[in-house]
Amino acid sequence: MAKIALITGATAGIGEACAHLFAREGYDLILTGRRQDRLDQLAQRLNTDYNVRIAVAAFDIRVKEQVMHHLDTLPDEMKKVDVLVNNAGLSQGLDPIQKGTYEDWDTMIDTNIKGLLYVSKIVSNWMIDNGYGHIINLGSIAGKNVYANGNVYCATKAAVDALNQGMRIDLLPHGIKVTAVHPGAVETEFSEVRFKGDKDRAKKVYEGFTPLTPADVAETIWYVASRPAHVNINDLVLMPTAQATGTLIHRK
Ligand code: NDP
Ligand code: 8X3
Repeated sequence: MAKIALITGATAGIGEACAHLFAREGYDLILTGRRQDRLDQLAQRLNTDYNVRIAVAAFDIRVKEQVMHHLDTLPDEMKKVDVLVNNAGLSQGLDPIQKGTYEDWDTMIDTNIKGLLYVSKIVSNWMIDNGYGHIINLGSIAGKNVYANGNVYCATKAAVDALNQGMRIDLLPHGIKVTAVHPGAVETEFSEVRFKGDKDRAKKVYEGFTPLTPADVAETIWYVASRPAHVNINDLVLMPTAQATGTLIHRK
């Protein structure tokens, strides 16, 4: 029986790269995100390339009822999840606190914190029933080093860091592994989403240095997921060589 990974935010960037890597390693997959067309295309491609079982579930992670409905109605055999990659997340805006918008704040808090919690509650109960599992939470260097105008995004990723530690403690008696992976700058759709479609501004974020690729992060997540049963990596920070801290990037 193949192992199963549930990857949230698999329609782009790091989540999509994880889907490719876990499929290549023979995992069956549950892939989520809002964009049904992208999920369908990805599922078809991975099924063709790797002949693995794939379930897709298109829902908005901010809406508790949608999360519950889509996860509860998965086939029972797909609920034997070995690895949950809590990856779906985003930033909206880059403004000083006095200029931030309520809408952007709600979107980030509801996605990065509450959405991650909704999925984790359901899947951790499956894992407890199954007697095994590994939850991998996507934090960020932004949760470790706050930067100017990052306020609420940084706070949501600091919350992920705290939740990761809490999950590790609470799931310890159940033998469930819990890990946070905190990348520095990764070139994905992240900055385009942050700047609401402004591609030129998004591109500038990655100019003058070599950022991480989604595949770099997926390989790190795979490393974390493939340690022996008695080894748990609690917390892992990975950065572009040209980035020392959340705020210090050496640009040519
Ligand atoms: P992308 O924008 O490329 O991908 C984000 C993914 O999250 C998409 O699949 C998107 O799917 C999904 N998502 C966003 N909002 C929702 C929602 N409301 N409901 C369901 N799914 C949602 O960004 P990245 O790959 O870069 O980001 C992945 C994770 O990595 C995030 O948690 C991010 O904070 C974190 N991270 C990113 C870094 C970077 O520099 N890029 C660095 C450190 C951490 P869809 O739009 O289809 O719903
Ligand atoms: C994304 C990395 O530094 O752009 O979490 O906020 S950063």
